[in-house]
Amino acid sequence: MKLDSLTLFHVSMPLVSPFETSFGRTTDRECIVIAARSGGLTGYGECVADRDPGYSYETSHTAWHILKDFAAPLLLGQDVADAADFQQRVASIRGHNLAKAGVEMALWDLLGKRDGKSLREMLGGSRDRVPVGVSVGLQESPEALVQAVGKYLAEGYARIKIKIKPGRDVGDASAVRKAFPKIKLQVDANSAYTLETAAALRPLDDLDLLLIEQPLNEDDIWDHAKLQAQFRTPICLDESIVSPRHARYAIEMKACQIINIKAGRVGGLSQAVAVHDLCRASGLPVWCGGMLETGIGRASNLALASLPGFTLPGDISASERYYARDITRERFTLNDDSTITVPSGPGLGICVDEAALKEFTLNEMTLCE
Ligand code: OSB
Ligand code: MG
Repeated sequence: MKLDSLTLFHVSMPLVSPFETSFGRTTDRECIVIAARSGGLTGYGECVADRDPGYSYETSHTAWHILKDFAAPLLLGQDVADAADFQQRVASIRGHNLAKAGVEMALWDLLGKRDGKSLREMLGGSRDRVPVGVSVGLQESPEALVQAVGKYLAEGYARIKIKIKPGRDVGDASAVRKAFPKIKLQVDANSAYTLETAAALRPLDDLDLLLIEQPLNEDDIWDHAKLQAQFRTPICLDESIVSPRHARYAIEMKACQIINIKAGRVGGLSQAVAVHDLCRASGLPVWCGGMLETGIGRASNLALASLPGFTLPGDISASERYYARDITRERFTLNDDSTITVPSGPGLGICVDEAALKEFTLNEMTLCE
């Protein structure tokens, strides 16, 4: 499809409640919304880089820079056939996966709208609703955490993930396990430990957790292999898996037993599907991670999570868990069986609420050939 223009929207949206992880606290979540135009069609994408370089080295400002100064000149006026063609065109940009993935998402939306096909159909999704859970941030105290978890369980979420950090790990997880002995429970450290300090996590091995997510550094697949050998509980990698190659390294090194797939982190939906395919061939379960997406990215995550290898519940919660007002007209809701329905309309299957987008936009720029 010939790309006529790209509009970038630097967006900041208030979360319904602050989200705290080992790397920081977010009250207003930033992202870059990308509108790609071709002929009379507009495709939307969401670049999930946030304000601070806490989860990834990328930020909303580095993504803006990469998109405007490097990606757009490679793409504008060009006939981009599909996601593989897109990846080749941006291959000269080293790293900056979150930025690339935002544009790839907009391209998929365009292709789907052109062909009258949903993203789920185009990616090869096999389900029309996907199992989901909720990711609960660090709270004031273990008591407050138990209360927050109880609220989400009452809303119908059948899988809970809690964030941990040094000093707030075994105590928090034990409190939740004691209060709710039977629930599906997992923890996420967001790289807060080293092989040495992770020794403190040993008691987690007796809490019947589904998995321990990303205990060590992003660039530390090797030490994760050493740590996995010491734990019965599966280690799941998030930050470490930035490409299909990294997924292969982790599998070959036995650094994890499960992988969290985020299209942003691996540089696009096409790369996410490649990680999925590799894991499936190797017998590793995967699940879809989340980045507090708006309705745009949430629609994309739901389509991705409909692929057959996504056998564990994803971090894809209902819209109301994140935003009182979203930038899509659709609001995603939780079904009775702790699933969310995958959009079935062309492309992402969502309609952007332009007034809401405008309200949350800090800065906007249109790039043409
Ligand atoms: O590590 O999974 C993570 C949010 C922002 C950055 C990193 C992570 C998260 C979450 C939230 O855990 C998942 C969601 O979108 O609900
Ligand atoms: Mg994570």
